[in-house]
Amino acid sequence: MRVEDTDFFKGFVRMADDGWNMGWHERNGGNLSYRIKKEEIESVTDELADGKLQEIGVYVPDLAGEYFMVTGSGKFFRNVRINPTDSLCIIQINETGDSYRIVWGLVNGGRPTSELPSHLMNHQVKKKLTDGRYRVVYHAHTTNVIALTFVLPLKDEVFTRQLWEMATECPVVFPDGIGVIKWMVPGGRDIAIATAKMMERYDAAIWAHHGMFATGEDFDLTFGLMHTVEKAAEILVKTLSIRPDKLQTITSDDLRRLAADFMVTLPERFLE
Ligand code: 2HA
Ligand code: ZN
Repeated sequence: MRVEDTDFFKGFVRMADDGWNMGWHERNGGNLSYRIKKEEIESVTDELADGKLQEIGVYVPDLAGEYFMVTGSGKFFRNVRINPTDSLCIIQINETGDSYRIVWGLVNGGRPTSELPSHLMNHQVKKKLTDGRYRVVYHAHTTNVIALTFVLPLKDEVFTRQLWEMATECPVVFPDGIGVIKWMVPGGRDIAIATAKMMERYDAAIWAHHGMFATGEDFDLTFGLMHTVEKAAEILVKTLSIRPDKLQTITSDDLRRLAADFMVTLPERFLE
């Protein structure tokens, strides 16, 4: 089977294209990765080559041997749909978990995303905590979330509570809340470690003045999470633009009643 005929490839490309259409991927902004299932990679082994081993920059021993489809460094989401073999690659992590090799794609050369350390460290955390269910890590430059990082305190409690109040479904979609990381230099080990620590608690993390990371089981749920958070942020930006205070909102008791009916647990520290 060709990689381009697989469902995971089609799902990956559709998600990248959807992200482009949302306006979250100016130029080469954002990146996407998917941890490929055993049966999926086995169906395309004829197409895989053996690239040279290159260092990741972080250590991900729990991902040894795993294959990932990832966007390429410097590649534009805008081009993924029309030229996927130039924009994307499949990598395999080596047995020690400190290096990878490109086994498919990037036909005109290049490297996996500059945020590979963050992607892989997030995958490692989520693989462990969800017994392997979570397979997608997504980074996008979500306009309204970024705007809020200039005017709200950079605290998990503030962002979680404010975003929950902006749309009734938010506490059901991200009941664990959302993490916020102060501005850091992107593309390296430090921001990867800080983000992976957030992913021990949350499915989404905000990078102040930069964007967001979302994780999930599949393309639909991960894209849906990014979309839900960004839409709540858009409503908050609009609300704050009309007037600085709210005349009414969803209260702590309302959130408790919602949690009971929808059978989710909302941490008390977000309900004060
Ligand atoms: O250019 O989004 O964070 C890709 C990025 C870096
Ligand atoms: Zn970015």
